[in-house]
Amino acid sequence: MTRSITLLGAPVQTGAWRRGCLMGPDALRTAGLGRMLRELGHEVRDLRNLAPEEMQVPPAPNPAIRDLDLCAGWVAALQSETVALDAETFPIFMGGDHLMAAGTVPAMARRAEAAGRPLFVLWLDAHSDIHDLESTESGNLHGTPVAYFTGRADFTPHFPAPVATVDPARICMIGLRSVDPHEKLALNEAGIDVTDMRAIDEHGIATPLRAFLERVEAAGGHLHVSFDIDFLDPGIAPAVGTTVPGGATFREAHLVMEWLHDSGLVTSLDIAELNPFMDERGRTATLMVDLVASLFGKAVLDRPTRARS
Ligand SMILES: [Mn+2]
Repeated sequence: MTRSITLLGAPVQTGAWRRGCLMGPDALRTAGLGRMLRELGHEVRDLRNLAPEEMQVPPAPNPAIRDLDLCAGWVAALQSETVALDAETFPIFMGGDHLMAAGTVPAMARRAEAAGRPLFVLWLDAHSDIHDLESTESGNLHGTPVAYFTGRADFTPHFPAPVATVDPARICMIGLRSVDPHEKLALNEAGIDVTDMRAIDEHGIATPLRAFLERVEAAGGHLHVSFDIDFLDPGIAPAVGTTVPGGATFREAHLVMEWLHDSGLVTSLDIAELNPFMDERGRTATLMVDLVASLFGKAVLDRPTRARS
């Protein structure tokens, strides 16, 4: 099936310790993301890189937080640019650190709402990113998008209010392995479906994914996938600022993408936290292009379509 795909660069880089994320979109282009998608028969448009809106917002009471104007500017720009996209196109947001999801997810939730459908989110990440402006000790705002787009915490007047929010019961997180006590409590309270690495070791990655996809399908939902590079094991994907050992393997990651393709449910994708400055000869960017190829139908062998009820 030919799809209309829109590539958008979101070179969000908030904080000096992640210097390099702003090169993420160009590394994905260099690794051939657009070319690969065209070779698979899709129509691809690259809108190049977005820029943050110029904003001046009140400082946050939490002194650990820096660059708040810039972060708010990115959240505003990503929401308005995404809402303005043609409703039929499949956007691939090329990050940029994971704060990008505070822009992309509310906008995709708004698109789903306009289509009369619920938005589900598959969060592939070592971290749960559910801190709020008070709870973050590091001040790293890439750790906050889930609290923002679920409406769990009020980020106004620092961030613009989200154009739409996501019901936490419609979020599935897979790959978690670095979650602090505040986040554990928040995940629990919010009722987010969580599969950590231990559960993957015990039951495999397909079981929780299948259960989630069945829920999305039963609800007639749209599905946004937010893929943080650190979902992958740093042994195969070294290009991240925050490496956490014990991530998803090459086969697990491809299996997830192949399942997502077969489901036909995915409507948008974030690629977050790629830091080409930390990469080894482009291998992480190249691996991501291969994984996206699996999401868009590249298979080693043709198989009969999996029977779905
Ligand atoms: Mn993340």
